[in-house]
Formats: sequence, C-alpha cells, structure tokens
Amino acid sequence: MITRFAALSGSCARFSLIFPLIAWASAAAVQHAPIKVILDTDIGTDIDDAWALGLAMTSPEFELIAVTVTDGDTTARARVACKLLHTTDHGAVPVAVGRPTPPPPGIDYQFTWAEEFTAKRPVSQPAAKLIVDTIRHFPNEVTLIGVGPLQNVADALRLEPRLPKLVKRVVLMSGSIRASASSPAPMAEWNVVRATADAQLVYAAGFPLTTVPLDSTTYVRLRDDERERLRARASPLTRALEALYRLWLDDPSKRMTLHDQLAVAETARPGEFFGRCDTLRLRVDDKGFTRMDEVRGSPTTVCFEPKRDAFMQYYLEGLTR
Ligand SMILES: [Ca+2]
Repeated sequence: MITRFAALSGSCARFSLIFPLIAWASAAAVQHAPIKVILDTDIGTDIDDAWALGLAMTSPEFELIAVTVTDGDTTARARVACKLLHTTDHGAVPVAVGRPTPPPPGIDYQFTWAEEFTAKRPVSQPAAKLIVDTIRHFPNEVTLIGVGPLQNVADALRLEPRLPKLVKRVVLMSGSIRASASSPAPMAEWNVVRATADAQLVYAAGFPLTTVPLDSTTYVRLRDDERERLRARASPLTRALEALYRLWLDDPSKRMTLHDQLAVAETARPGEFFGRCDTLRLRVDDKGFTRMDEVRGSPTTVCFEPKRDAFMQYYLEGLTR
C-alpha cells in the first residue's frame, strides 16, 4: 500500500509539475501568437515609412502578411518597399500597388534608391483587393496599419462593405486633435488632407479604429546618437535605412519625426507606449480636420502622451536585433 501510495503520490507530484508546464506553454502560445498585420504605406516621401516598415519586419509580435502602397506614384513607392523587403530577407512578403493619384509636390529622392531594382516585383492584385482577400481569408485576425493617405483602405471598404466586421483592428497614423509640438492649434494632417473624402469614409465606417495623431507623434524625434547606434549595427536593414535617410535629408539640420513607427508600435503593444488612450467621437470635415463631434463623430481610440524613452528602447532594439 505504501508503495502504491508512494507511486500514486509520485505520479500526482509529476502531474502537478507537468500540468502547470502545459498550462504555461498554452498561455505562452496564446500570448505570443503573432499578430497578423498588413502595412499600408506611402513609403518614399517622408522617411518614417521606411523606418516603420523596418519595425514591422523585425517585430517578434508580428506576422507581416502584406505591404500595400498608397498615394501619388504608387509604382515607384512599391519598388522601394520591394527592395527594402528583398534586401533584408523578407522577400516573401507580397507588395501590392494602390491606385495612383497626382503626386505630392517636391522630388522624392528615395525613389532613386530602387529605380533599377527588379529582383522582387509587386503582385498583380491591386492593393485594395489584396487587403480584402487577406482579411476575408483570416476573419477577425488581421490588423490593418495605415500610415499613409487612406485611398487603399477606402477602396477596400468600397469593395467589401463588411470589412469593419471582418478586420480585427485598424491602427492609423492620422489626424490632429488639439495642439502638437508643431502647432498650438489642430492642423489638417497630411494623411487626412491628401485624400479627404477617403478619410471621411474610413473614419465613419465603424472600424475598430485607433489613431496616433500629430498630438503625439510630433514629440518623438530621432536623436543623432540613436541614428549612430543603428548605423553602427551595419546590418542589411540598418544600412538600407541609413541610405534612405541620407536621400531624404535635404537639410543637415533635419531630424526624423517618428510618426508612423508609433502606429506600428501601438499595434505591437497596445497602450504600452502612451500615457493616455481616449475614446473620442471623431469626424473628418471637408477641409481635412479631424474634429471632435459628439453628435456626428464615430468612436475612435486616440493615443496621447507618448512615452518616448520606452518606445525608443523598444524600437531601437527591434531594428538592431
Ligand atoms: Ca507615411
């Protein structure tokens, strides 16, 4: 009896050790299941898009399913995205081209980095179609990160009006609610005013919508020592980002504002890099302002008070991993 009791006790002891291990492993698997993301970007004009794609590629929180390209010369932008993915061993991620629109003023020198590049080409599906097909394929699993003007997101909605019910989350770098480091008053933010009708459609569609506005992003700029840390890493990714940075830098006093990276980081770790995330009712007016409107606005989670140091630590570790 003693032996059987001892054996039983032993087996219970082993079970009591194994069971928590199984439970822990299951919990860990759930906690660390990567977030399926599509990044919709106007890469090639401002520099933060390429550096945001770098984070989307390297973040262990993500499974980057697709990159879609929006605004202006979308074919030239797609070449930059294709080359950045290819040269950093992420060539399997599909890139889809969005509807071209009249290009913004100025010359986008980052395009020259990829103008001869042909080793990876965009898929034949238009961006909006790829967004719809991917979200339909993984209902309620995909987070769509929009860090450019919203033509592709709006076109996807026109193709599939049920998109707000099928997508897990939409996270934007978009809008300007109150003051920012750039202005004491709200501004018509670029990603809204470049495609105002599309933004109006997206904000009003009933998406589970989060936005990181200028109110937050303008307070986060790259320091010289942080750029140097990345440059010293000398990986294919950091070399590519430094090359694009030099093409963007038309004035030695310029420093990157990390607008789009904050939206990517908010997707990876919701709420972690902001002091406050408020639910506001927002409406896009005809001039491209994101207005608070209790009557006609749609509920939107808005991220304020960026925790610069925590975010930069996470970001730089990601890019230098
Ligand atoms: Ca952008």
